[in-house]
Amino acid sequence: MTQENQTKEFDVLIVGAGFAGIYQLLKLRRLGLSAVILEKGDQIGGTWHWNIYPGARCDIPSLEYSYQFDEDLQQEWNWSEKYSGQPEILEYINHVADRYELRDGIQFEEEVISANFNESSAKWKITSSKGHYESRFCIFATGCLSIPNKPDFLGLENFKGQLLQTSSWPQEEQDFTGKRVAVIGTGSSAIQSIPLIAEQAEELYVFQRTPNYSIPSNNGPMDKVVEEDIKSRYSEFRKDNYLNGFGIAAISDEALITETDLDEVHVQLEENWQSAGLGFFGGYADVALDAEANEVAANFVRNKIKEIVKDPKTAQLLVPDYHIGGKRLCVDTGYFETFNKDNVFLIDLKEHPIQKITANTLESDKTYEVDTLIMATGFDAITGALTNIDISGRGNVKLKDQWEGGAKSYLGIGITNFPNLFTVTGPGSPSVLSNMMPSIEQHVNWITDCIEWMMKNDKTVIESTKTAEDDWMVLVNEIADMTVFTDTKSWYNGSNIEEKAKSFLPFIGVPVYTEMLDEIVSESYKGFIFDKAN
Ligand code: NA7
Repeated sequence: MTQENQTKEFDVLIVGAGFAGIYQLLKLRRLGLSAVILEKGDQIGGTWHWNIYPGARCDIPSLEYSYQFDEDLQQEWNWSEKYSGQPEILEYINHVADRYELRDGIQFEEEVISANFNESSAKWKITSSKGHYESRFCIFATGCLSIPNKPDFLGLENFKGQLLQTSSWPQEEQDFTGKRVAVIGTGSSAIQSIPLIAEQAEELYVFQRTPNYSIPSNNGPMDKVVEEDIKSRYSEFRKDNYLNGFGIAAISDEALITETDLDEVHVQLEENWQSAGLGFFGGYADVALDAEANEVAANFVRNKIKEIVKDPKTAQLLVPDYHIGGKRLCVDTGYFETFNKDNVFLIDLKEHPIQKITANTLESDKTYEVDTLIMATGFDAITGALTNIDISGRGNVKLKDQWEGGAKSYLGIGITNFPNLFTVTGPGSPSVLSNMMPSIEQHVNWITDCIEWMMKNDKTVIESTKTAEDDWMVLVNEIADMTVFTDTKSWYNGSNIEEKAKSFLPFIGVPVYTEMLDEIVSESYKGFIFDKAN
């Protein structure tokens, strides 16, 4: 038997070396378990390794988008900007890997192909691009935005120019000077990169299917007074953020737009526009719940767009007509201003879809000759990284088949028929509708505590029940249905991928979710069964 064919055994196998995977490795090591991470990329970072397009930046302030598990770590690390850019975030995660000596637990350039639960041994058998593994537990720390959406435009394969995808950007710096560049998509990745590409490109054509709401980041160097203040009460600050609906440090007042004087509302929204970023709704509880209140906030942003963009026709095209928040809010640096440049052109794909791509052109309302085509077309979000792997559980049930009618999970952590498999920030958890970092830590802590509890209580196999899972997804949808967000086409509900089942996947409301996680533990993991007879 060659070295490659030998099955390597671990207590736990973790898929993915992003923020979730490396913290999970640390926690399991501290529990005394053997664990390995298999990582497709050639370095750690996950999202922050792959999405290195110009302008890639976190849109949650870095003082919040960082680990909180070690007071020394959070005190010693200094962010240079309010919203740190991708290189600094990557530097941070590398610092963490070194500080806690985690690198030797990561296998790079090793993609997981399949994971099968063996019912007789109650172990997972994992096949990667390089070998075979067996483990008691399998933890998918594969991220919510990992599998690029690559629309099949007619003739794309004939394109002979430079073809780039924001979510798998080359490591080498790209120079667009003197080039005619096309960007397809106007989500967050496009909104962050377009202003910088426009500074270089000879001509930039932005192909937009749906406009997005975006709030100015007002990014800048880290305000040392703010940093000092937060660091002086960091754990309290973090705890308070779990009490905010989205897990961020935004104002959580229960005021209602519909019951407040409109002039007063506008003063508050102006203040939020100037400084709050994703916390733009901050202060008003009804933006998410009441169409009338939502319209006030939406109109405020629509008017801002019309004020910023000089050409009325372009401005009108950039104005979204759906509920603000229905698609993930974006945070930008000079996005709308970019459309005032002479070298930037907006094309409306709703009116003129892409008919064909040739060796050097895109055909829409007319034929555009381009040197570079950038796909900023998003992801098979939340479930893509899981259904992309051949995962089979009890009775050889395939996860992909089980989720054909829509993904179901208990807490976004466990899946019926898939024993001892955990997902970090899986479907049915706040995940993308929260600050991912505290949500990741919350799940990793919960999963590790659960494994420790199992060890102490002589349990070998954990599995969520079908009833618990069904009830959980009913709750996820009941909460979503209370909002005005469900009628918007978005990647929250699978609408960006044609063949995907349409169901709303994130749990809205970090505080309620946090309470429920605790409650389930206090009731001896209610909704899970242990050591079910095969
Ligand atoms: P997003 O937000 O999913 O944006 C993808 C964009 O690509 C969006 O404007 C889509 O338009 C557009 N798109 C997707 N498929 C097509 C086709 N077939 N034709 C034309 N346009 C298309 O992904 P991002 O990478 O920008 O951002 C993801 C998240 O990363 C972001 O929200 C932050 O959390 C960080 P559509 O709206 O579907 O009409």
